Amino acid sequence: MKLFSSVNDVKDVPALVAEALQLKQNPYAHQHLGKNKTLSLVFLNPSLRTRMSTQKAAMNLGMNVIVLNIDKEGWALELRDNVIMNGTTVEHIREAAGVMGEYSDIIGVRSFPGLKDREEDYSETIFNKFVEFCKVPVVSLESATRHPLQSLADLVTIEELKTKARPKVVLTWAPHIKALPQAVPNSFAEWMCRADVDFTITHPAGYELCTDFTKGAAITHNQGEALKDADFVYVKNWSAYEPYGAVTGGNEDWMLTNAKMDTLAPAAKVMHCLPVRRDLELSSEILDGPRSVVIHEAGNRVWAAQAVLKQMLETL
Ligand code: SN0
Repeated sequence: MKLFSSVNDVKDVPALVAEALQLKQNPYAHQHLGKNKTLSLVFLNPSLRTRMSTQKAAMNLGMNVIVLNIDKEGWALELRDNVIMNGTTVEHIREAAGVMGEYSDIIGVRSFPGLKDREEDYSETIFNKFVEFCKVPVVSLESATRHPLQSLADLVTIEELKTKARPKVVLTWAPHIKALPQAVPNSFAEWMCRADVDFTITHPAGYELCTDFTKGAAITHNQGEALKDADFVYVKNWSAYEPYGAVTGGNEDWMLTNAKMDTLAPAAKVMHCLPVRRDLELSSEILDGPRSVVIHEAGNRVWAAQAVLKQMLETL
């Protein structure tokens, strides 16, 4: 694998999930693969799980890791072409990514969307420039429109915890106070549409996701109907795709509570990619109770990242 930016970069999704679960059983079996190989993790935005789990995954494979929080510690990056750099930006992405490629065998990049210009975000201009100029294999650590390492860990978690062959999985929108990216729900939808699950998306009117990611999913504005008999409920806020980045208030009753779950899906496991704002996006009674698998799910980020890095190291 030379690029991991979406599910479309994966030849065999069930095999990648199986590989992640094998690595979980035997984390240190492939230390020779990463010997004298360097992974650089470049962050243009904050991170906790992605940074730590990907570093841990690389260490399990015997790799050396460099982390650069370029938004805080690097030179101010110019991302646009054809501009005279007489303002606040100091270094162009062309040189910055090119140089990072000299120091790295694999690069991971996190580049959130601006949520202002939909065309620019959805063409993945920043991520694609890194790929173009660094000239080494690149792993997405969440780009403007996708978070594939998260979705792989989510699928691994569902595979591990499911109690029937084809579980019902529901992605539900949740309230928030800020405009958040569509990357996590886009990616989750895209992966679930490729997996052997019965998949439903529910959100208030106005929060329709880009249909490129949701082909094959059932979509409803009725949260109660969607939750009925779910095996997994995936909670996430996102801002509107149209008008792009918009947030409309007044959907506070979309937050999951034990009362809702008891009535509609008593046996369901509740997932969230984290970070989660307690009692705004998701009730603390759920997070602190037996339905929540959010910590287990975050733990699986290591095995997802390790499976992807292993497949990349094998093709270096
Ligand atoms: C990011 C998102 O894409 O929704 C990262 C998720 C892995 N989340 C946030 O930016 C949360 C910010 C907040 O203020 O709650």
